[in-house]
Amino acid sequence: MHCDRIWRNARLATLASGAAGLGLVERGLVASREGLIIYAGPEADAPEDLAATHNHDCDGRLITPGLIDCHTHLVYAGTRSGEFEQRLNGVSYETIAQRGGGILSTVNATRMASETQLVAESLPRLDALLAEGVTTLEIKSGYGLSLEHERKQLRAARALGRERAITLSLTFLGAHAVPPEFVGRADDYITEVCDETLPDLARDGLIDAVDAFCERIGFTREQTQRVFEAAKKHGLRVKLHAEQLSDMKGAALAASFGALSADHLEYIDDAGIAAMAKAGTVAVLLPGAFYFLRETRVPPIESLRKQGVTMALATDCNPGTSPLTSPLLVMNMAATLFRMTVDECLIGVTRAASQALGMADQVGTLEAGKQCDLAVWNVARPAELVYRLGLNPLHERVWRGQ
Ligand code: DI6
Ligand code: FE
Repeated sequence: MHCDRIWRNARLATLASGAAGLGLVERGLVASREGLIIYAGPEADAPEDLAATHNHDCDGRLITPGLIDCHTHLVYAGTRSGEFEQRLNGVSYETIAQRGGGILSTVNATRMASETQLVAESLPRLDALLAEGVTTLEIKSGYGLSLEHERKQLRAARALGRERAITLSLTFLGAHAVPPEFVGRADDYITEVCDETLPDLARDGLIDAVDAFCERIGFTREQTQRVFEAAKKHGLRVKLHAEQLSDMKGAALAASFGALSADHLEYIDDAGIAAMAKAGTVAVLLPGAFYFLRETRVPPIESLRKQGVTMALATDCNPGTSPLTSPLLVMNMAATLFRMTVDECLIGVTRAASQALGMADQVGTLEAGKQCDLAVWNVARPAELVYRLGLNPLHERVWRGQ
């Protein structure tokens, strides 16, 4: 059987759905043809007549699926390092937001920037993710907050996908904050989001899913529900920023809409977890934001585990609460701060993250038929990827077989 590339003599963490733990294979082989995996498993069980144009000897290195960052706000302009300094002096994130800073300061900077500038400012962040083996990435809008500027932000995100070898999933987060022109009229803004912005962007094929910021400093459950109904009308899946700073019962609402994921969840209660388990909604945990805001309330990992909710991990890369572009550090934080296991961490940035994007049939595991997205690491044991801080052991990144 002829194929394009073969990686031999590797340790594999296949993450295959049926397999126990990480689906480890000691003497493994991966073969690709036309960008897809045609075999991943023990060398001994590979088809005998397997031959390739390009052969790689991995010298015992570990191969995982390419990493997936399933929650980011990667495209924006400017920096919030000034607000970081204010917070160091004791001003809270919520107080800064109430004073018109926070998300709105990034909205101002993003509205001023051209699409080209947004691409240029976002590329270094994207490159930092790629350098750690990310091959699939979600990017949210939400710093434009008008049709013109949300479209610009999403077009900049799509442009990043032409600049680099990456699979993108774009999410409309119009309900991120109330823009200056709607101050005191949040319901009117939600009407614009539902009746104008969302339908237009959906029609242009610019968005794959819809998100909202359901929070005291964001939007209410009722407003969130209106956004979800509009998404449903346009055939788009939903997800939600839920229970990060307070218990708004957002996760349960999201689950009732069959949401792909509910994200953050520090304040979720048992009923919320049960609703997520029943709906198959993935819990996307964001330890970078927890760390950066110096939160003390840890998401209820043990209850999520017990109820069988799938747990994914992501950077939440954004200028205000998680200026983070390292999935390796995310795994370390999840282990150290949330006490997640090595297996849970690696599943969180691969298979579980693919489920959170509704892309589990394309990416996230090393299985025949999936995209051949690989991260080849200069490590022998999976725990090495979770254990270190600040060392990047990536040897090779492969996207669609290249
Ligand atoms: N995601 C968000 O959208 C907000 N928090 C979070 O985790 C804040 C984004 C910002 O401050 O710019
Ligand atoms: Fe976020």
